[in-house]
Amino acid sequence: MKKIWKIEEINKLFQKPFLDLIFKAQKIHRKNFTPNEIQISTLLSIKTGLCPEDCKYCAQSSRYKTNIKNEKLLEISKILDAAKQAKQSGSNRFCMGAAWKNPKERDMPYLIEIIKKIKKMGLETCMTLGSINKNQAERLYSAGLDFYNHNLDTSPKFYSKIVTTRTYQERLNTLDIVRNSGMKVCSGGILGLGENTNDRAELLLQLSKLTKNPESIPMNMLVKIKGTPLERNKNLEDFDFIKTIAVTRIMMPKSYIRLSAGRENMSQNMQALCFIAGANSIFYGCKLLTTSNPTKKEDLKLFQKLGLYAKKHIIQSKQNKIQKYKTETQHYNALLK
Ligand code: SAM
Ligand code: DTB
Ligand code: SF4
Repeated sequence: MKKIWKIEEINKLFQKPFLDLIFKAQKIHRKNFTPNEIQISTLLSIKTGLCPEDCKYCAQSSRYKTNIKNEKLLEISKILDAAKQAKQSGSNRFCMGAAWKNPKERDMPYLIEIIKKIKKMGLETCMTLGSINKNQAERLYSAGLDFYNHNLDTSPKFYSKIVTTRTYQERLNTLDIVRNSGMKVCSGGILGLGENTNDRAELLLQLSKLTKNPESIPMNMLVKIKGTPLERNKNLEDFDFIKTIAVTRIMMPKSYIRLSAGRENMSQNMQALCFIAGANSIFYGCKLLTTSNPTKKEDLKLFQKLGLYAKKHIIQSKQNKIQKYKTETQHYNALLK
């Protein structure tokens, strides 16, 4: 049975001495996951910029003058090439993002074709397309979409300071639709928006209150984008980010926690502390959607230094069974040469 958390309990976790908190999180992590194993996903923006939403952190909102190159929906062949590369470099999930408020009916056949083709390559699939309705969720699931990413990002109270073109309730509705369709849920947050510890606790409370804990929880550190209203935000203390990861691990013991945007500005020591606190997933590849990520070489070196290795899935399309196996550290050593 899933524990029902109270906000006071979550705030208490945040107040624990740092070492006690991290130790508790790591113990829980080891009970639920294979230590040293990291799930790796690769991200691709399939439609970039000119988004009608006004998320104050985002390079892709049409409201702000940022330095990105707007791009229409990518050709299928380009997406498949990127997926092939992702697979070759050891990723087991291919995540695609489109800067939409929601997908239109005319986009559906295209999305379905992409999902089917990428699944055939033996990769897990994830998309983030904005709000979706029941019919769209069911069709994406039938095509083979494994995960849908839709973040709650911050607390319900702070949300309206960051986004005004949609409500928190609309986010929750889409998450319900995704869950009921059969797809796995990927939902998390961004830290560094100007929120306080209570907002972080409220975000985690909301995530933990979903019918089932999200299978995947991305935690993003704000990447300050020139031209957006948050470009001059104060830096978040590393320890506040690490503590949030630890509390997430304690509250949602079986969810994968992804150290998502912002890794490029994190030292390797900081990333190692995030892994100790319970993070066990990353985006791998030198680009996120519009911003950069550590290079593959840097990440392979980090994996080698810390003795981490990638979790792999082989999807047997016939029986639709998922067989797990581990790639050994040697595989990474070979790639590094
Ligand atoms: N348009 C879709 C949506 O908003 O649901 C998906 C794409 S959006 C880029 C996915 C997530 O990326 C956001 O919810 C936010 O958590 C994260 N994100 C976007 N811009 C970011 C930034 N500048 N720094 C850190 N995280 C960011
Ligand atoms: C998530 O939580 N983070 C990813 C993914 N889901 C789609 C996106 C990060 C975007 C970072 C900013 C950019 O590259 O534009
Ligand atoms: Fe659009 Fe998503 Fe960026 Fe918001 S976060 S502006 S919805 S692409």
